[in-house]
Amino acid sequence: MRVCIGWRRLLLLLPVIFLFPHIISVLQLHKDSTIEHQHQKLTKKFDHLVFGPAAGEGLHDRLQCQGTKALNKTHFPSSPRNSNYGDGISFVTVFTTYNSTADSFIKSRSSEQVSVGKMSYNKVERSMAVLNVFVNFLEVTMPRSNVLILTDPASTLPIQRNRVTLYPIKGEYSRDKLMLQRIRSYIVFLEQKLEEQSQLQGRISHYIFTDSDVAVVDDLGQIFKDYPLFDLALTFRNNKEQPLNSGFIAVRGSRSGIQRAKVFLQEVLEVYSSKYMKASRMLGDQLALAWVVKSHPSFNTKRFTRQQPFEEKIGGASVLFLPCATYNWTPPEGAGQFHGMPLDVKVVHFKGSRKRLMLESWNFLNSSPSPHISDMLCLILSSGRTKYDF
Ligand SMILES: *[C@@H]1O[C@H](CO)[C@@H](O)[C@H](O)[C@H]1NC(C)=O
Ligand SMILES: CC(=O)N[C@H]1CO[C@H](CO)[C@@H](O)[C@@H]1O
Repeated sequence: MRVCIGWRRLLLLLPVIFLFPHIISVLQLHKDSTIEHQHQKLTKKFDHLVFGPAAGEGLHDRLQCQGTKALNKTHFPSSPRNSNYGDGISFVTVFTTYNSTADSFIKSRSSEQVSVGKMSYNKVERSMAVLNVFVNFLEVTMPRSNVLILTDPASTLPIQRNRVTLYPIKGEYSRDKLMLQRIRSYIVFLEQKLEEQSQLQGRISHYIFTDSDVAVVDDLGQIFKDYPLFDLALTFRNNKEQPLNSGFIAVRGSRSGIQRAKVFLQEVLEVYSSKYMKASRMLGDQLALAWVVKSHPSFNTKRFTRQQPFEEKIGGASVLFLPCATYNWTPPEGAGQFHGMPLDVKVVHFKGSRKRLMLESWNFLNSSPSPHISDMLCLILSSGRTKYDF
């Protein structure tokens, strides 16, 4: 599906990084690589929701909408806030600040302000808002899950929320090295979890490593039950150069799951460091992931062309491959083919300037008298092609 194919090598050249002087998170680095066509830089960026037709009309396996009313109510009717969803699942995301002082969170330059609803944000505040909305969605769809924010010990993130824990990991979090550091932080994190496990005999927790510009719109705990054998799960799309997205990695919390995921990521890190350092700002991790998977002799890349989950042994690990269309769905920006939204979408990824839409979607859901995630998905589907000002 085209919407999942957002990576174009050309765009590595686009120097958009400097937009974020103080704070950067992985989601922003990915922003640069997801702009699909250079000419889109010239198109107007909107500071409010703009609706178009909801793609996929008439397709039986795609969400059908009338305005922002979903005709297929496949998702939660309203907040299942007292459900068990998310029990035993921790979301892990890397997020850090630069030159962090309390000041940088208060100071705002008016030229950088954007408004969403009644709130106004400078660039730093926008990143924090995205992080907060990421947590908001989890509180609705997987209320028992925990969120762990892997961060530079030197940074002080102003986030205090239930079930959210800052998890400092030493490293080199400079902008140039952030994607590399992200994998390193994942590895250190998994090593620490292994150590803790050998000391305590507690209940296991599964881990889902994600970017923070995603909305989890359904229970993801199910994958650990539906596919009881995998050690780690990755999302794939039908894209020759970049078939794997690094924005979603699930790891089974068993001792062997953590151990094998760690070894797998160490291999990715090695390939990244030895082959893709030039791309280290953005795409190196995805290229390295793809390299590790494709270089495995028995791996058949044709499987990326079908939108079906599949499992494969890579090295010592059992890897589950999940389709982006369901587990990492991105609303398409601008031109390009687009076949709508699968009815079973579980994760919406607001890459690039779609982040305004992430906040607007949350506001829509949160202010509705009868909130329904399916209706919100219609809002995302019909406004996702607009280029926004985030
Ligand atoms: C989705 O809704 C449309 C319109 O009501 C209906 O025709 C279609 O059968 C529904 N799809 C599913 C899978 O229920
Ligand atoms: C005071 C301080 O930490 N300054 C640093 C801010 O960040 C830049 C690069 O991101 C460093 O070069 C400065 O030393």
